[in-house]
Amino acid sequence: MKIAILGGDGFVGWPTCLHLSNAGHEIHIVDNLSRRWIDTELGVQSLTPMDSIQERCRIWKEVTGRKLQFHFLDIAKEYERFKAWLQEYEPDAVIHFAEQRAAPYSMKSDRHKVYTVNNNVNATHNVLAALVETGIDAHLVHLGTMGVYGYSTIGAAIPEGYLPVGIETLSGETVEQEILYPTRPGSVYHMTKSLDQILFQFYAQNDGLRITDLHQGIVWGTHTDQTRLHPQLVNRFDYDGDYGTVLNRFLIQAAIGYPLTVHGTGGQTRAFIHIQDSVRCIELALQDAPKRGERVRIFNQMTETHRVRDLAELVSRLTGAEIAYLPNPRKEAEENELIVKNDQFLALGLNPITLQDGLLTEVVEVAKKFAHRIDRSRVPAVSAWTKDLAARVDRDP
Ligand code: NAD
Ligand code: USQ
Repeated sequence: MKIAILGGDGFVGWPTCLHLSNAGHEIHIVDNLSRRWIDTELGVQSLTPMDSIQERCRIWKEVTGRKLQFHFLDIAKEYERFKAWLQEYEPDAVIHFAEQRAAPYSMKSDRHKVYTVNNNVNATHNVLAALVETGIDAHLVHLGTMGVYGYSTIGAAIPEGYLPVGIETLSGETVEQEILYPTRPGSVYHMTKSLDQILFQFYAQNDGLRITDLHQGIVWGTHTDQTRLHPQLVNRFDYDGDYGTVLNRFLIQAAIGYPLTVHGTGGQTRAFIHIQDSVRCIELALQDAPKRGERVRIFNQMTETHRVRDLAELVSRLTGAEIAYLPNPRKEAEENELIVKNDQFLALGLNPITLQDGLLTEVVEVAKKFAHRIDRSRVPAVSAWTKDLAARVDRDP
């Protein structure tokens, strides 16, 4: 297949490019490198030293003989250029990672809220409008988030995207219907993913676009089979208070002797998936494209759920790290249950990688190797969800 990978320079995008190129597909990376600019804005860098995207593509060619093509393009701001690009390259599939993906970054200030909404909603809508206008019948695979469902305390299993409801008709009969699971986003970033869902529903119904939306949990780990092939193919690894996700942060904190930063009681339960499984799931979803006229296919892309304090205790047992329970900068339920259905990927043959000491140790080893690149002052999470919470944030645990 000829595959366009929007956001292919990012944490999940890059290993996906390598995995699919390795499987023999023709890969076109479309990225505006905004994530690299945001590193500059925040004054942080990936834990792992990342080469330019052009250099990464050159090394991949040298190591495997396979070509990756990079196209520098902003899909949110350059609609006409993107449409012309689609027309010229006519991909069979489009994988859409190209959004601002950090909840804390999206809550930093009104400017960051506006940027996140403009970038994410326009990016998604531009892709949809351009597919319709060009008539290109590509399968669109979007990376969404488990966070659209919200975190209720009732402990019912979350279905894959749709909720069956009984509606009473005028004649008093109860008719069963499936509706999009009601969204309850917990940040401006998660809110944009909820808006994306409505855009997808409309364009599948109105124009017959073939769309798969992957509701992904928190991705952890760093290496995949392909990123290991050469030091310059290494994946990016975010550890700072805005972009670092919880388990990866705990692992680097352990590696540098920094107390593990648990927000609140750590009673938040979240869904997780290892980066290797993430790229495998995307491949499985690609192989199982919906037909024209079918409703949006939604998969829960996660393999296990964990409570934040249990993760901290696990990492602490493994490494001897201390745990710091900090005032929570986010507005979120202190404690929640999370049961998630992921039957569709299991049925397609996913054999999940679960949290194992070996893999955790592997990430700690990566962190130790690059510990000299860590700026400890960028570890605290200081982006607060409200002005009241900002006053309580602990900048130096
Ligand atoms: P990332 O920030 O590392 O990568 C996103 C890439 O998209 C970057 O290379 C960025 O430069 C590019 N991009 C952003 N806006 C763009 C635009 N307007 N035009 C062109 N390129 C643009 O993020 P990631 O961790 O790789 O996540 C990828 C996707 O997966 C995101 O949509 C995210 O919401 C979703 N996701 C990520 C996680 C996770 O834990 N990392 C979990 C669930 C879902
Ligand atoms: N947390 C801590 N300590 C930390 C960092 C986070 O206790 O140092 C807590 C947070 O308060 C939150 C939980 O850990 O309760 C998860 O935070 P996170 O930053 O790991 O994840 P989140 O903000 O939800 O976002 C990440 C990705 C996002 C993706 C989402 C999947 O950045 O792109 O959509 O995970 S999910 O959470 O399933 O919605």
